[in-house]
Amino acid sequence: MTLNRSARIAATAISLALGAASVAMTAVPAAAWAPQESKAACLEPAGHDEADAARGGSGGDHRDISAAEQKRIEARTAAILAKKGSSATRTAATVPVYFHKMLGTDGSGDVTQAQIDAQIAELNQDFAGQELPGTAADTGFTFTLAGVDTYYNNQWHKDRQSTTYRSQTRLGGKNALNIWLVDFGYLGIATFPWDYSRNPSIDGIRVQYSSLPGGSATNYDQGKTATHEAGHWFGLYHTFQGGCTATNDEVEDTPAQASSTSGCPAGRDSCSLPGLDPIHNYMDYSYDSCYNQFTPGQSIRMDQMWAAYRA
Ligand SMILES: [Ca+2]
Ligand SMILES: [Ca+2]
Ligand SMILES: [Zn+2]
Repeated sequence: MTLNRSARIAATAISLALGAASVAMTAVPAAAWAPQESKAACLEPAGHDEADAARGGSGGDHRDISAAEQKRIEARTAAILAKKGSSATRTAATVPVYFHKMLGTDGSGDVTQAQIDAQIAELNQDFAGQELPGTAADTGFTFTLAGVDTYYNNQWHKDRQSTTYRSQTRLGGKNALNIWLVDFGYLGIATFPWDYSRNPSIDGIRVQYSSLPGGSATNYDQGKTATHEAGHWFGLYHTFQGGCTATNDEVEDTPAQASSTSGCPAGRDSCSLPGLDPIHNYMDYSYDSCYNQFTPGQSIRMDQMWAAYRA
């Protein structure tokens, strides 16, 4: 099924207006638009029960984190790093990953162990820069499978009562990446590292189960949704955060773009500032097949965020 842009925008409007994936899903057949729609709101959506958690990422209409809030986050991070006496030191952390399979009572939403192993391999490949050696950053972060658990609950499966289910199932410390596999109206939702101290029990990423490698999410079935959401979890913004501005995503080597990308439009240049849009960057909204890199600047930002909030 091919969606045109107007259909996608309409779906986005419904989702954002209601602020709840579950409601949007009853209005539109999920299979028709969910994967396209999902990345249009992949951070903690406004209006959820944990309004203080990471928010933002409203797709083409960027900036749910206001410029003022973004500035405060940068200042707070710099102050923490100064106090810790750590500058942008090279990080080489191994991140324990806990998968939580949130299945329906009929077993729907399941993934195989091979898919989970492939997802871990995908994270390791992407964060090591192996999709474009020599250009993509080797971030120094590696991932190891720490555990897989399974829950059967029709509400949790649909990402309802998410504060409750995350609090009851989250494992590990601030350095542990928890991935809840659900079936909802997004591809993924992430929390940011600077929100961990306020909301440690919900820290992690929620990922559409069908986006794992070999899944059924058309154009989003290579496991790169988890890579993208993990990028937020490490403290990266979308490459279109802030739009066509010099500050944009607080990363120097990602050219500013005016809006999110869909598909893989070679040569796209939505912003008159230098550089083509970074459509191959994991933090844009392109198809999985289009992604191939984090930049060295993003790698440095992840090091800084790790030192400030997760080390
Ligand atoms: Ca940038
Ligand atoms: Ca440009
Ligand atoms: Zn995102």
